[in-house]
Amino acid sequence: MAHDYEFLTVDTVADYIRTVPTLADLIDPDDLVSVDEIGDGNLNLVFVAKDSAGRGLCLKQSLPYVRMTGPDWPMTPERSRLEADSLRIHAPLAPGLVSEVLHYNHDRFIIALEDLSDHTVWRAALNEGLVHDGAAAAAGRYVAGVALGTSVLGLEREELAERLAASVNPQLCQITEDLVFTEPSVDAGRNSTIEANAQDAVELSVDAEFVAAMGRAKWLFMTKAEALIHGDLHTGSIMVRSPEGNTECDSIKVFDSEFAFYGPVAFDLGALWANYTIAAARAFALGEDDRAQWALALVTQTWDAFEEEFRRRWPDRLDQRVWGDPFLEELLATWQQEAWLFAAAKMSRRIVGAAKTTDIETLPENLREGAARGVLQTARRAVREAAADSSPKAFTALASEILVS
Ligand code: SR1
Ligand code: MG
Repeated sequence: MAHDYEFLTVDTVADYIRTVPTLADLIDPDDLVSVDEIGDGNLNLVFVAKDSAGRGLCLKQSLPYVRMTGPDWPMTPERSRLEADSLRIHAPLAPGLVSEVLHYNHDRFIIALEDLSDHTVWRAALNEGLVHDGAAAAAGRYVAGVALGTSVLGLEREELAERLAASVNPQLCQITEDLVFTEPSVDAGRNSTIEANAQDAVELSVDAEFVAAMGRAKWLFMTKAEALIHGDLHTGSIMVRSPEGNTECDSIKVFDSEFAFYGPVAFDLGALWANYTIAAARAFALGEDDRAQWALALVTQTWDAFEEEFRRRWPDRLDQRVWGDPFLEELLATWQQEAWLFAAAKMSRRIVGAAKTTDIETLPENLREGAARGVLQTARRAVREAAADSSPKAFTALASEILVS
């Protein structure tokens, strides 16, 4: 499908704001002191504008292709609608934890978001060695609110069906199906590693147990329409803020939910676990063992907060006739096991696949080798050991044992 719409540039942001009265009330388009393109993701354009009164606004626009590669990889800009809708649906379910959508333009696929310049992308903060206590727990509460509020537990049948239909997201889901589940072990020509990790990638691809586990994970991802999940909940999809000189986080904002669709709840949890492990691998490689252990402890913090919040909201479920407390236990146990599988997929794709992470990529090459190998080993062992003890503590212990050595 051809898409013909005007792309925003630094020079046209003010004009755009002028055309939207609700935005021109929030920031003065005739008095902008800066407009910067700050997009560092793989897909979109992102601009932040500021006026002389210190007011800010973020404009995000989808391109009809993947920004990371260019027009050779077409990608529906409809993803902007999925993102705007899901952020708006998630916000009341996780109060204060979701970036606010101020406006959406479906003709040009532009979302206006609150300016979060006083926050930092969590991955960047982790890479700088910064600690934001409480962020992992808040992320867990967000996943719980979304799980209960967008699933059959929180929505009447007809509304659920409408939401399901409105959030079908095949192109973005296929990116995940290919890049996260298939390609780490079946290279489609997009994989790469540094030479020192080439053998690790080969060993991953011939690990039959791992490949079979990825098959199960892909099946779950494609069939288990439990809730309107974020779909790409890594540390680059969360902004964090702490008061000056304090490690306690006073705000987190989840954003970038263009991969949202009705999928498995544990996918978002596994994505977080994987990215904490990758952050820990970086810290261990740099010899920052205490901070690495802190990063691994985030796994349990997210799970515990998720579980606590889900249990707290459980009495709100709509139909209590057959979904009693034993089913609650069953759900939590299933999600815990599935989180291991999804975390393994996410860890492997970030090391050998097309879209890597700055945590590992910005390490000096001699440190990258061991960090990358440790993450891959954790992924391979995780799929083998999840069944014996699927607690988040066991996951952390496994990652710690591998990454320390
Ligand atoms: C082609 S998009 C590559 C990756 O970027 C996003 O953040 C998703 O994780 C996707 O898999
Ligand atoms: Mg993204």
